[in-house]
Amino acid sequence: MSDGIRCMQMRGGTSKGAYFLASDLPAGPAERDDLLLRVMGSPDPRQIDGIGGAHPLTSKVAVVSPSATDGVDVDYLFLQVVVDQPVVTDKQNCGNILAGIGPFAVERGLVAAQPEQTSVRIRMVNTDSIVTATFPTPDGRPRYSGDTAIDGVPGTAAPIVLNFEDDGPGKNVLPTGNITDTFNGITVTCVDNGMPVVVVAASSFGKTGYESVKELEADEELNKKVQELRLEAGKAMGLGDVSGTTVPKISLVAAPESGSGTIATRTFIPVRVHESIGVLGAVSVGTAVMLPGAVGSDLAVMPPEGSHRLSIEHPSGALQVEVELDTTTTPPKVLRSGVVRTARKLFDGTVFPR
Ligand code: NQM
Repeated sequence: MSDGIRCMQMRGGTSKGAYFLASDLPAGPAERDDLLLRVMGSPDPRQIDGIGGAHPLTSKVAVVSPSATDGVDVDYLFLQVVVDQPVVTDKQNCGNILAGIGPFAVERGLVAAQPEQTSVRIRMVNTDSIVTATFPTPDGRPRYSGDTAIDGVPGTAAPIVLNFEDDGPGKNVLPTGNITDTFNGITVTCVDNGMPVVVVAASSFGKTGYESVKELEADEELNKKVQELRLEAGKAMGLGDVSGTTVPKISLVAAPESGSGTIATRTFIPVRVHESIGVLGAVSVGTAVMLPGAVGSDLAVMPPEGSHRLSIEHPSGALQVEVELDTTTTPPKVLRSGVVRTARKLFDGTVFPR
């Protein structure tokens, strides 16, 4: 296709992606995915012939459309474009790219801006869950500048408050039905509060949990064990053969490093190690360590009574999430989850696929 396609590139949280209106893309998933591979430059480790950034965190796509659901403004479908394989997957959600959806919906005229700040109710199509995004719109358009800092992004920007509704972004907090499972002799907690994650103590792999991304990615034996564990856990979580998919993630946890931290994490997403941690990944790990008996619950330092704010440490700082659970029910019920992010419009124009 030589014609260009309308596209906005945004930083959403600590990720970066191409945002499209669904009406600007082919309706059929096969044709759409083929186009997106050519837009991003996949498969190629450098994505040199496309706009992908040669890393899973910068090879992301949002497809946005008006919602047919009552009381919901827009539908957001997230697509992960695998860098070095011809794969586009809707099997995972993305809370970082989510941060840009409200502003994008206003930019494209799907939602009218309110006088000072605008709230957009978004259905996350991948997990069929609802989130409300609230962000400043002082002059009838999104304001991206502000004084909110998030670790992993230089400088500051306007806050985007994300509140997940109902049962939380995930449907079943304990996808195997167990608080812990043992695979290949390693005890884990499989959790899903928006992102399927296998939580494992870093010490189970002989690691401290404070290693750098580079150190972990260079450790071939560790990577082999992580992938073997992931295949077993994926089956038990009802995800089938996960060898070709991007979920579940594996999060190595350790006691927090800082006085204000809840838990330290190093997360395989699932092959590269995250430079920080995904939003829903952090919400899910936070959920796990709140459950009595779960892996990491003995390592975590919980906030004082009455506070639901967890500080999930990661390689470039910490991500604050709010999680409220009712642990008296089986399985535990998510009462509320929320997070503050930032996003920024980087360019708006026409992309020319390979
Ligand atoms: O967990 C990366 C990211 C993500 C996902 C990944 C995310 C989330 O940081 O909600 O944001 O885990 O693949 O963009």
